[in-house]
Amino acid sequence: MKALLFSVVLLVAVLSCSGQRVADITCGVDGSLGSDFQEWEGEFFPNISYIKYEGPASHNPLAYKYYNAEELIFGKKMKDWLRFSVAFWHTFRGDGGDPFGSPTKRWPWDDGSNSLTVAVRRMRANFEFLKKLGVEKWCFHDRDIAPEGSTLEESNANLDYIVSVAKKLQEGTNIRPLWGTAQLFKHPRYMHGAATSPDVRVYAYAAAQVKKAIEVTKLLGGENYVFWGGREGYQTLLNTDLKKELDHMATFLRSAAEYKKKIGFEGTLLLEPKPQEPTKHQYDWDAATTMGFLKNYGLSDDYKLNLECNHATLSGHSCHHELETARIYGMLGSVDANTGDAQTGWDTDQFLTDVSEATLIMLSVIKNGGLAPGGFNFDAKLRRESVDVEDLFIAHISGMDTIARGLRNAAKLLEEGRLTKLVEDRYSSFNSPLGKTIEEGKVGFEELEKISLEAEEPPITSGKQELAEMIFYSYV
Ligand code: XUL
Ligand code: CO
Repeated sequence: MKALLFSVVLLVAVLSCSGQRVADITCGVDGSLGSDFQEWEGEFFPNISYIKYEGPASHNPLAYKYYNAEELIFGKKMKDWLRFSVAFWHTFRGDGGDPFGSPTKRWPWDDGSNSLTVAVRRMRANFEFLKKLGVEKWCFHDRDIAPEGSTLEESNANLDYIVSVAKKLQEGTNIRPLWGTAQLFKHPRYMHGAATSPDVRVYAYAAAQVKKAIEVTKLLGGENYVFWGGREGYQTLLNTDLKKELDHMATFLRSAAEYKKKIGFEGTLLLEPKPQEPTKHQYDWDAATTMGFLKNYGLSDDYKLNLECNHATLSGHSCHHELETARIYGMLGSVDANTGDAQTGWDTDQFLTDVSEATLIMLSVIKNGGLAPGGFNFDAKLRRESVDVEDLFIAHISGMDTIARGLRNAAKLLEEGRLTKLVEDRYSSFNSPLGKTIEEGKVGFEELEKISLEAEEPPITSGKQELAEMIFYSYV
């Protein structure tokens, strides 16, 4: 009888580690992985070797032409300027499905199910992918890496298990998450919002999910934690208490900052602005709105921004504008590197291939002294029609080379100083005694009226926009 009971317990333990569900919460948390860990034999990308730098003359699609990780630019390695990261959700969960069509991608190791066995394979594939690309960072949502269970407890157990797999895989490597986050937008419970839901039970559930996601990000040595409020917004103000929702969002973020300190997580907390999609109006509309919100609620010291280029264009700004707006206030934390399509009005999450945009982005990043502990996360996906495994590599290589090219251009542009001088010259009148007293706030409207009454009409001077453009494009 005893032996039978033991076998049943063992069977349950094995099933829960290697099968479709984890009922046993102890599975994996102590670092002991189930037998399924090695269940997929051999490499995930057997036909792709380690990607190397071959220089601009190379025609090899599986080589870097501009990204040379160890090369120094302004005394810092390219890899330390750029701190590239792979987004798990697009690379390993993106299936090519869209509102009009079924999935088009089925990677060899993926059966499209939400089983733990496949979740382990995806995580192992992620680490092989990172190593082959020579990228040391990755980003995840809790629910992309581990399946949601039928209870919160089961979801947490699934997450613990997959995180223990990731922890094992990162041993002996420098690979760590750039950031982790909680997916608070897919499940129907969040359809009215998470922190801004009118239902207090949903607020509480979201808090529990974020608590756990911060804990696992810390456990994996993640350097940041991101909040993108997918459902934090409204569809109509007619049914919405705007003040209550913003107050609740601030309370939620304050609790997250308190919990982070309580558990000694040293990563930076980041908010990711986006103006709309999926809600008609997202509360974190753009960098300026988000910084205003943080300041209003006294949260500016606890948060920085994670800026996404495609989100910038959706809000009617350039990515450069968003980066500069955050940078000048010391709030530039990290970048979701992607781009939209000029003729498409939604978040297409494409890999950035526009070298002039990359050069503008890198001007901000260099002026910021880099992004660390942030980085460039490729929140970008293959087109629906790109279905080969090698396309995953080509897309990342192309995105990395584009940003590396931007870094080289921007460094040269700043080093030679022609554009810097043009800008300085435009403001040079503020170097006069009058300009200095104005900038120091030592002169008021009455004195300025007196000075202007006595002075000649200010001269009409050129803004030199065409010259600025000529200079800029000579570096691209
Ligand atoms: C959605 C988006 C998210 C966040 C993380 O547009 O950008 O993937 O980056 O939740
Ligand atoms: Co993003």
